[in-house]
Amino acid sequence: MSNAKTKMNKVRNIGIIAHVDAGKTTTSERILYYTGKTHRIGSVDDGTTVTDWMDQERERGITIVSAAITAEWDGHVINIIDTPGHIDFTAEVQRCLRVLDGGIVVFDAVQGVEPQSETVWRQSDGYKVPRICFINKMDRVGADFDRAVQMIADRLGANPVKMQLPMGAEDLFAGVVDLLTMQAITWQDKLGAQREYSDIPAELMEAAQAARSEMIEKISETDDDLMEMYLEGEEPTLEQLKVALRKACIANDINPVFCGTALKNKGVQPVLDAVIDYLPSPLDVPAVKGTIPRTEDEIERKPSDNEPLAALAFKLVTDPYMGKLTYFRVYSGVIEQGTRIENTSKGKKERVGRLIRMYADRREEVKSVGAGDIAAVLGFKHTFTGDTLSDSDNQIVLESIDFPEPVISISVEPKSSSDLDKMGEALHKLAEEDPTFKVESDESGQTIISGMGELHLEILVDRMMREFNVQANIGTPRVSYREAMTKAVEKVDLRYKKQSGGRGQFAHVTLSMEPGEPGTGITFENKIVGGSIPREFIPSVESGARAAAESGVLAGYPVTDVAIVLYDGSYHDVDSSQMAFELAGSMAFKDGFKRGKPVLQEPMMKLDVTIPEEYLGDIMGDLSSRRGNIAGMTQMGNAQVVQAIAPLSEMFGYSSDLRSRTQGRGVFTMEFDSYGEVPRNIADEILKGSNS
Ligand SMILES: Nc1nc2c(ncn2[C@@H]2O[C@H](COP(=O)(O)OP(=O)(O)OP(=O)(O)O)[C@@H](O)[C@H]2O)c(=O)[nH]1
Ligand SMILES: [Mg+2]
Repeated sequence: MSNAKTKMNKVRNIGIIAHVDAGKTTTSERILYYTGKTHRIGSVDDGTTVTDWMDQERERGITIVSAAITAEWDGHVINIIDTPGHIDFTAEVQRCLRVLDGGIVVFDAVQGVEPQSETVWRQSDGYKVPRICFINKMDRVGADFDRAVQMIADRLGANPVKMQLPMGAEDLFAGVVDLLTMQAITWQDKLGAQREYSDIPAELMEAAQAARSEMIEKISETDDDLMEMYLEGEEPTLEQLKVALRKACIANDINPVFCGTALKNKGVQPVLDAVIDYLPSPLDVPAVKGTIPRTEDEIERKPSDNEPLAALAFKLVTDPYMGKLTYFRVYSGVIEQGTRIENTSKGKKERVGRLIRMYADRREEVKSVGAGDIAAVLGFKHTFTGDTLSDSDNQIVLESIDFPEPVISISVEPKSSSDLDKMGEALHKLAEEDPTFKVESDESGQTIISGMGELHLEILVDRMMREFNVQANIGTPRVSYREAMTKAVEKVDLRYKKQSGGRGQFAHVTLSMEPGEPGTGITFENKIVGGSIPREFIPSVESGARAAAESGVLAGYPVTDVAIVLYDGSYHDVDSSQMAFELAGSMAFKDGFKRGKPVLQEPMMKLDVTIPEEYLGDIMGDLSSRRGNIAGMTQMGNAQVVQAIAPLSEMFGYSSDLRSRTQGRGVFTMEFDSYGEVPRNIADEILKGSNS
């Protein structure tokens, strides 16, 4: 058991993020090899990597769940999280960005900025995560470093600064020119473990000097002292440049860019150096903010072991050997093995069991985990993703993690009665790990599971069958519809009255309802003055309305984005009760909703379809027959990229259809865009189906 604690300025918590297949896992694997914790390099293509450890990941060569691994480099501890690129697993990126301090964004040197890199870039903007860029796959035919960097500036609106120039490209890619030290770095050994430094080849000298001037200019633009020197024609020292660059990168003003090929083992160590040099330590990020439970007062916790504990659980994993692991990030204070701490989100105490740090080749038990660190704990009972852990005497609740709502669902039916129980337990466990996976039963008692896309559900069903040994029949996917109102209703006046023998029931509410901003859900505001409805009944009105929204009014799909204002009503001294007001709230909601020109909405997806020119006409025709709207087109080399918005319900099975239409040459990505109104004739069909 280790006890040594790394100084906080020597810790880096970083994520590797990018579009599908950019080479995140391959890069992570090299990092683990060079930092000396694995004895051989694992391969995505052979299914032998450390971070892609699940069967489904290894068989398919894709990352599905994020994995957090600790590595050591140059006297620093780096906690690295390798994230999935596929949009169905976007929640994995979301939760990681929430607890990370910095990111390595990997780009394919041929493709440059792909749609999903754009998505994760914007997500990182949201969390203000400083990033360095790695242009990977410089060995591929068509690799173009300058074009990729230009795309980072144009498409992402970023400020990329080239820190290197590639030496050659494709087959001839040999290494990089380091523009800070003006030397060439090559990798001659097969595994790329040794960097060899030499003079810059004569034919690259001019380009290197020009790129260096540009780099100095861009760094100087972020720093007054350097700007002054620059204007006076003075050359800053290496140290001055690095200090200014670190500051600018942490402030998100600059994204330093590096290049190489992870697969061919070239270019990874300079990226590791850059993680240390330019990405923030936990001390460089602002103090974490939270609220005191009950009073809701805002407080801050500084990154220090001496502050009271504030930590965030961001991931649950059922480890085949150890059981349920809860990953957490400590913002302040210390978590110690054997102590009791408070889950302030749930209001429950947890006992801290074994504390585990994951390395590529081993798991290490530690006695305590301090501020700024990431680790996992065994034995938690009540803690889920997004929960805050804190000191019982000094409680704080941190902001939880937002996850997108599922857009697609399928029915699962156990094959035998013994499968029935197992299935319930399996789905429950899988849903605990994955906040974007939901399990429900519909009116007929059938189990419905929902998730982010076809691949997401396919993987979960596969895990259910293999890990939990459940046999089940799977229905065809259908989209998650929603109900929404489109017109405001100023006055809903509902009087609920029942007289049946003894004590009667009475509740009277007056409220207004209007369509809320997209994404606001159901909001409820109480504007009652003068006690026309007594205080203790108001929460009942709200919960009645919310329950009605959840179970749907038109066809049983959840109602979303409605702003309710309760402004009047009346009560009866004897006959009014919480139950009566709850019923009145529910009935008023249904009544108001029906009068607010309700519509059915469906998930609309943003598509990027990349195809050889000759298929353009056919593909566009097909997209419009799927109710797709073409939003734009761009030429990429000799391919066309078509951007479109189309309803998810029309896109099932698109990947195989596209493949057969283009003889396997077309590829596409699809992600959730927004909810859109279902056209009248189609809505009628759906409503008919659901009411029959
Ligand atoms: N030519 C070439 N291929 C590479 C390079 N790096 C990775 N690849 C290949 O690209 C494919 C995808 O690599 P991964 O490392 O799994 O990519 P990823 O970004 O982790 O993918 P997801 O986790 O599924 O999003 C694999 O077949 C790799 O062998 C590289 O530098 N050059
Ligand atoms: Mg991967």
